[in-house]
Amino acid sequence: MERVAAVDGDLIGNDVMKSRYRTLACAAAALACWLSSKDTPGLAAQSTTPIDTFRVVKAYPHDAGAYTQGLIYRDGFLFESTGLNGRSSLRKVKLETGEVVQQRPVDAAHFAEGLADWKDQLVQLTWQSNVAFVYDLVSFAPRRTLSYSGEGWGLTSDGKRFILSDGSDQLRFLDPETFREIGRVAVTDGKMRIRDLNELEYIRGEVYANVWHTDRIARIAPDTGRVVGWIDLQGIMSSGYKLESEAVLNGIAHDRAGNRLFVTGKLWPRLFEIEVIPRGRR
Ligand SMILES: [Ca+2]
Repeated sequence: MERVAAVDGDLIGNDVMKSRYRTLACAAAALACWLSSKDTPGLAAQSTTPIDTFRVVKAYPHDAGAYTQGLIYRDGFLFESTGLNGRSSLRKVKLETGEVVQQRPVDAAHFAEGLADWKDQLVQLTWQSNVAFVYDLVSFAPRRTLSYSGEGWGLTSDGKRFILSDGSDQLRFLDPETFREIGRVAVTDGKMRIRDLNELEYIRGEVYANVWHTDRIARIAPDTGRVVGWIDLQGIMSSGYKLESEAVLNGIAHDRAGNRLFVTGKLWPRLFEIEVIPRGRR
């Protein structure tokens, strides 16, 4: 019998559907990813795209109960969206201690997903509710809702528009005020379409994307969808946490002023500042 999204020994009722769907849909691929990140089918086996590695600059505490679905850094704090029905939340987190200094729960009807900031607001996606919640950045007071079609996975902004992932190989570009789709691009590495695009972060003209159930971050040119590089984070978190099938790498945040790159995962007890180390071309 498969074990689905067990946290603290309990199955997470309403999340089972999602986890089971995802687990079944990607079991074979995930297993392959697990066994050999270097030769992940559909990711890099036939690719000549550069694969960089990493160095941990500093490790910080992270709430191991946080099912991280969205992560940004702004004004000296991390802002985080956590998922699961009944456990979804919007959080302001102190980087150095992992302390949650401000938190707003999300109605149990919704499974929260990606998070991005826009001016003095925070925008939080939901997985299948077709609605995004807009909050005041300071008070977390809800301001309005936005609607969109399909699933919501990751969200970021290039300063002019939102960029949304929905678990497919598509990145959608959305009007920041209305959430209307104004374009989209398919993400490819050579001839391979890269699916399961998850948490996003716009960094210096590129979209960094977690690829669900892998240890890889794709660096994507947003205008073409081309993967211009990979960051292989295999080994960054202890294998014990990866025994939990859904405790996967997910969460990228960039401190623009300090040029720091942070990564974490769902239910991970650590958040890492990393330095990307070029590993040459294959
Ligand atoms: Ca992010």
